Amino acid sequence: MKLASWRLIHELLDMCDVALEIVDIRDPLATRSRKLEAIAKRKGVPVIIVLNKADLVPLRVSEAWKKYFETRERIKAVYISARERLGTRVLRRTIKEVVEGKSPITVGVFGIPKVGKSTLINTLKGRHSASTSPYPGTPGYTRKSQLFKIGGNMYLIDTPGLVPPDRGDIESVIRSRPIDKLENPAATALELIKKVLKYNPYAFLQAYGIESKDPNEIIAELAKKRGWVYKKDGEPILHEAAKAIIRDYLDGKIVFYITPQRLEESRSDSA
Ligand SMILES: Nc1nc2c(ncn2[C@@H]2O[C@H](COP(=O)(O)OP(=O)(O)OP(=O)(O)O)[C@@H](O)[C@H]2O)c(=O)[nH]1
Ligand SMILES: [Mg+2]
Repeated sequence: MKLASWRLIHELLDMCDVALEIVDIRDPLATRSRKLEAIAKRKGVPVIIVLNKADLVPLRVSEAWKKYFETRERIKAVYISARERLGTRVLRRTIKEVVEGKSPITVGVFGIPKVGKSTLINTLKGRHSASTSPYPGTPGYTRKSQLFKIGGNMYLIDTPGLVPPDRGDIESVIRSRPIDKLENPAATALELIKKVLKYNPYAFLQAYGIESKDPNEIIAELAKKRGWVYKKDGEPILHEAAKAIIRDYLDGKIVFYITPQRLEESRSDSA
């Protein structure tokens, strides 16, 4: 399924008038796909950046990211919480603006794993979900796609475009495969903890009551707190704690977010 997914992305993009690129608002730049954006551009499909999980960050951070995309990158952006059903009216309005009067409008939903594509699709389908119609003549994978009317003259393709993450950031590592299939969960968690601490030094105190700021200690302490120790010698089972931390991070239980301001500061620090 993973292997064929760029093919599916192409097929889906060919069907839609506008592409919603769902990103995680806690770290939008690491959860976007520049490759998807480039393909959409080549095909002439406008992209709206949908900053999802806005319930996990302060409002000013949501506003700052919207502004960042719209002024720095000239891409339309909206922030929403698919889970809390917030911001969907603005999203609908923005879709209409972007397609400039075209009607009917077919909308595709794209994004890397775990950004909330399915949640958004369900939210948009919501009470309109009775009015479905099979998509005519679609090839391959998307044969079973359906179009859902989502208000106005807008139709949503219900197959999410699962985009492989761009390589580089730790986000691509933790989202590329199920947590239980990670090759080295402890090393991955170490890198993740460092990233989180850089932006929120109290994250693990808040999440677990662990005072330490040392990534190795944080993993070991969590293992002990949860009773994940080897019977033989009482040593902490590090990979269990590491996986729990990665899971809690993805679930939003660890308070973390990046702001555009902080990003620019850290860029100029390292320059
Ligand atoms: N806090 C918060 N969590 C959300 C929101 N939307 C989705 N989630 C959570 O994020 C996780 C992933 O959501 P999904 O909708 O399954 O994401 P997806 O992009 O379809 O994931 P894949 O199908 O694996 O690519 C789930 O635990 C959701 O409950 C949101 O607006 N706020
Ligand atoms: Mg999904």
